[in-house]
Amino acid sequence: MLLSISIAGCVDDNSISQIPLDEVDLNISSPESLLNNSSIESEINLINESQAQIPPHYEKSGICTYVVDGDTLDVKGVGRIRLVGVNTPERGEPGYQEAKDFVKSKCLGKLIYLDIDDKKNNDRYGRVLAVVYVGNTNINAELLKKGYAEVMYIPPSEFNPYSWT
Ligand SMILES: [Ca+2]
Ligand SMILES: [Ca+2]
Repeated sequence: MLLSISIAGCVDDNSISQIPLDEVDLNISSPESLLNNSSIESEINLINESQAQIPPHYEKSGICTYVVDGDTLDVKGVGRIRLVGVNTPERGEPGYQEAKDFVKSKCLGKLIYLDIDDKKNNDRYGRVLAVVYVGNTNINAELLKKGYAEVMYIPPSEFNPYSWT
C-alpha cells in the first residue's frame, strides 16, 4: 500500500493509484505508452503556443476577408482597415504587387487582431486606423522591416512607427 502511494506520487497522476503495481510498471516500460506520452506532450505544447500567439494589446479582432493593397484590408465585423504608420505603393507604382501579396499571404482568411489608434480611430475616408497583428506579429512593422512599406507618421497617433524599425 505504501509503495503504490509513493509511485502514484512520482507519476503525479491520481488515477494511476487505482492501477495494480505490475500494470503500472508494464505501462511505463512499453514503447507504445512512451509514444503516446510524447504526442500528448506535443499537443499540449501546441495549445500553449497558440494561446501565447496573442498581441500584447488589441481592441478588436476578426477574419480578414479581403486585401485591398499593402496597407488596406477588410476585417469581418469591423470594416476597412488602414494600417497606421506605414504606406505601401499605390496600384501602378513599383512594389505595389509585392506589398499586396505579402499582406495577402499573412492576413487573408486569418484571424486578425487590431490595435486601433487611440489618438485617431479613423482616417478621412472612414477607414479604421490600426496596427494589424496576426498572432503576435505586428504586420505594420513587418512591412517596414521587409522594405514593402515606408514610414508614414501622422501625429497625433498612439504609435510611433520609427520605433518599429
Ligand atoms: Ca498606399
Ligand atoms: Ca489602441
